[in-house]
Amino acid sequence: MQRRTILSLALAAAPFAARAAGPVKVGFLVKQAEEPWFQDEWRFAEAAAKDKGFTLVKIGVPNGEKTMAAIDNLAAQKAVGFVICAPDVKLGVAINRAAKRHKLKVMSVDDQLVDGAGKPIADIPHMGISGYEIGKQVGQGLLAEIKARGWKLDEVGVLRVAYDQLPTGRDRTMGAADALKAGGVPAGNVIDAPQAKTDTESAFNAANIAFTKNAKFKKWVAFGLNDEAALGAVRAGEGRGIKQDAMLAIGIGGSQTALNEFTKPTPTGFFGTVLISPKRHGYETAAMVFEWATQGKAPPPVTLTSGILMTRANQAEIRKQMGL
Ligand code: FCA
Repeated sequence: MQRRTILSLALAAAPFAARAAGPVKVGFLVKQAEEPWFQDEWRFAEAAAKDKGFTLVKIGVPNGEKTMAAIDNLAAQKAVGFVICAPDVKLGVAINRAAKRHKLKVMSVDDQLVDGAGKPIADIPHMGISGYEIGKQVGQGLLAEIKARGWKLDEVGVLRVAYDQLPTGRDRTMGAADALKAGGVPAGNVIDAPQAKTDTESAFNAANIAFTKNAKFKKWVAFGLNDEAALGAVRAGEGRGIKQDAMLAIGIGGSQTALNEFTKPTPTGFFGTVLISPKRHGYETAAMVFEWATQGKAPPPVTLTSGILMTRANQAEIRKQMGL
């Protein structure tokens, strides 16, 4: 009799226990959900979720308030951790504190979180690009094409669309400017155009001001921290009569923003992009957080990924090479 009671109790409890355990949830929080790069990251994170058997919770976090609310939301859903590209890297301490309070594993992607003194937070694992090196690839790509076109180095204006409050943004554009200077472009030709946000519109506005102030340059090269920044400069140039034959821009990313330019019937000033890997950044980070939370396997403290120059001419081949 007693055995039967225990058995029926166990049977009654079983469905509940299964539900309570449920699928493991991992969050993926990004600062600009509308940007193709982040759409790609999410797509590859979804692939990791499918392969490893967890549920991905995608949340756009355009500001600090939404970021903190998203972390609370993940905790309420009993997620085990999250990957984040924060809207402001200085939110690092608050994000770390919230994650610890809720016992959530946290890893950053793309933009490394910093403390109050601007130092990277060592106990938050990070995957990002090697910003300065990739910036150098941008600069070297521009130099090669300047030469191919027979432009004189001292006659070329260099537009650095700048977002220096983000360390990786600064590293990338400084790398590009340094490579151009090392190749013989006079330092005085480098014009900074600070953008208020990291989207095309802000870059367009920043570039317009710089072009107005520096009308003496008839030929330009342009770059910024991402494809949107380079594209904003190209569009601003077009509006002022600086067309494809006088403008050379190389972005960073290689997502749809760049591909749309490459598929236009006639080439624009958007010459190329350094293709980086949304597959690694999306798939691997999501998988790492899942394995950390469920198997205790902590991700490496810092993983830096590389890129490869992609142009209109070689895009199909290069994308295949990167597994995209
Ligand atoms: C930063 C930029 C994004 C993308 C990413 C890899 O977050 O804002 O556009 O380049 O790094």
